[in-house]
Amino acid sequence: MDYQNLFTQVQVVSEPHHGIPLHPYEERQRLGKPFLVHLFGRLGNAQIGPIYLGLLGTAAIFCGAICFFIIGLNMLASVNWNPVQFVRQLFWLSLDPPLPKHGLKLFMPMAEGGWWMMAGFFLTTAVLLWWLRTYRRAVALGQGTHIAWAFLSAIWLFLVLGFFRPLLVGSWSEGVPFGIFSHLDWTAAFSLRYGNLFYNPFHMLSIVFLYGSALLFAMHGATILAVGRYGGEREIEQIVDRGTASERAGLFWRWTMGFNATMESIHRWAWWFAVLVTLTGGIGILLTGTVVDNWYLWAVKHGVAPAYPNVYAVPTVDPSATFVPPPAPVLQGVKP
Ligand code: 07D
Ligand code: 07D
Repeated sequence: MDYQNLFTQVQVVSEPHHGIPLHPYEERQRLGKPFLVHLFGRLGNAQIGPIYLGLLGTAAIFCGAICFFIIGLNMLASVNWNPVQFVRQLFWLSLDPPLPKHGLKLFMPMAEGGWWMMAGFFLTTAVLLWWLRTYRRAVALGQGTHIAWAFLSAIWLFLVLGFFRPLLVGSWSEGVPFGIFSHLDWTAAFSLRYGNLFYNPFHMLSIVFLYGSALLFAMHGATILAVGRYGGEREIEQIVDRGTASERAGLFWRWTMGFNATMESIHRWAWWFAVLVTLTGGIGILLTGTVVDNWYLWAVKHGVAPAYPNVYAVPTVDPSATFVPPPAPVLQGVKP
């Protein structure tokens, strides 16, 4: 076998196969004659197809496509249907959530949020249908449903951002805009509006698990590659024997830091770290503007952050409590 380092990899090539037989009803729906592509084999498995489309997959792609076109056509309309400007300004274009005056109404003029509602509806349907697909495909293969539950954790944050929190604070206008930079602006504005999200302990936890996931992934990936020359990626027959790649992989960490994961536990850690990013994140967003209005003042109150010095002999107050809405613009020559 070739020597392996970070960049070279073994590509096992065999006759393309159709996969294990499943339930006869489902067998009929696996589409495409499998074929091999060498370049794909450099990244992952060289065999492409067959794919199981099924009802859920078709419906999910259909709903996702509707959402995609609603967003895309709205963006195109916003540059006066000019394809050049569409491409040039793509990252700045946006389909924004409903105007605040519409609250939780389900219907409103299309240009005042109706299109956002429709796009959101179809995106949510697509994501939920795709979730069902991950669950059903796992069951069909006789494997666990761990992937589906991990995906559900991401969907939890997605639904908190665009559905649960707007519902709790009583306005769809609180949702996230559909757009590359506009959703970054939303994220920054959200943090500012609620007194700096850094002081939200669930944002802290989410970051811990995000950074932790990257660290674990780096350690695990590197460890397995490092024992690749002993067949470390062929995990199962490695676990129980002495002197195997797996034992070396474990010993490396025990010698380095006194403690090591096992071939099984490392994947549990990875699963939990990844799942907890969006699980804790979703809790943090749900609490924002519902239970806590200003995370900085919250942190001061709980002894996490120091208060600003009392320069003017008045304590710091939540700026949003002193907010006076600006007068409505008077449009000259336009009758109300
Ligand atoms: C690598 C797997 C592949 C996925 C990709 C994303 C789309 C969007 C739609 C133009 C790791 C495909 C992108 C389908 C096209 C339109 C309308 C996953 C990988 C390649 N964000 N965000 C990005 C989404 C939120 C934040 C990039 C989605 C919150 C910051 C991409 C959601 C907040 C930064 C993107 C979502 C937030 C980004 C790269 C949904 C707080 C960046 C994503 C559905 C969590 C980064 C220009 C990536 C960037 C970025 C998509 C939600 C913050 C466009 C679909 C509201 C700070 N986000 N995001 O690689 O470069 O993910 O932005 O909730 O810096 Mg975001
Ligand atoms: C968005 C889950 C939903 C996605 C789904 C995917 C499709 C695409 C496409 C097939 C990402 C659907 C996919 C439709 C299909 C194809 C091609 C997961 C999502 C279901 N923050 N921050 C986080 C840091 C600041 C803010 C989390 C760091 C500032 C807000 C993460 C820093 C302000 C929110 C994190 C930092 C701010 C967050 C996201 C540093 C801005 C959130 C975790 C170093 C000025 C979100 C509790 C994640 C959250 C979030 C990291 C700074 C705002 C840990 C490292 C102070 C508003 N931030 N942040 O996995 O959960 O997202 O907060 O400064 O909502 Mg933050």
